[in-house]
Amino acid sequence: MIELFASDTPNGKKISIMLEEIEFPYKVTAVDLGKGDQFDPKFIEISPFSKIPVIKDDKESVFGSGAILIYLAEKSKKFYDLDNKVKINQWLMAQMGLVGPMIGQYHSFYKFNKGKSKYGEERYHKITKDLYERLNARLSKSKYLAGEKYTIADIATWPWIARHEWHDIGLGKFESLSKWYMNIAERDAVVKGYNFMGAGEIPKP
Ligand SMILES: N[C@@H](CCC(=O)N[C@@H](CS)C(=O)NCC(=O)O)C(=O)O
Repeated sequence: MIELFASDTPNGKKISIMLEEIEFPYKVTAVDLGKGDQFDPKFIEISPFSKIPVIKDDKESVFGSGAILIYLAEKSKKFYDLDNKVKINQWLMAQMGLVGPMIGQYHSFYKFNKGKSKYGEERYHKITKDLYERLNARLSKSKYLAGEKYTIADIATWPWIARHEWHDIGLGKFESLSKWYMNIAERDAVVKGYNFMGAGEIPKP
């Protein structure tokens, strides 16, 4: 059985949602980032940068949400259509290098350290709003990020937009992004994966 080492964050939820989608049995080992579990030398053996998520599958372990999503997609042959691999990779890598890191900084300045840096709050607010606009523009042209099919690029990006209540940007103002968001929010596997650590109901726009 797959063991998922995670916390209740967007990066953790990507993998619980994927595991629910592909219906692979898994167990969750909670990594308490507040307590510093990620710095335990035993954890660093499977996660060299001290980050969640990580999975252990038989004797193999995989770190990094992008690598894990590709690993699980290849293993299950789901949500990673080889004919559309180039498009899926582009949107997946955009999430890894841009959507996650930038919105992550926004959370750090705006949600968790409000008032400490006006520059940081403004910078990441602007970048996050721009990401909403770019994603909205893309989704006004295609149902999902990489085309007409739901893929690991959507699974990677969706949990970041699921934090929209922290962003004060107004997801509802972005018609195509909201529609995509709600469409995915209604999937049973997403509801289950979102709640893998008791987060409760998915916030509506
Ligand atoms: N690029 C990594 C980023 C993972 C990441 O930043 N994880 C955060 C939680 S969402 C973490 O483990 N932070 C712990 C720390 O920085 O000490 C991925 O996509 O898996």
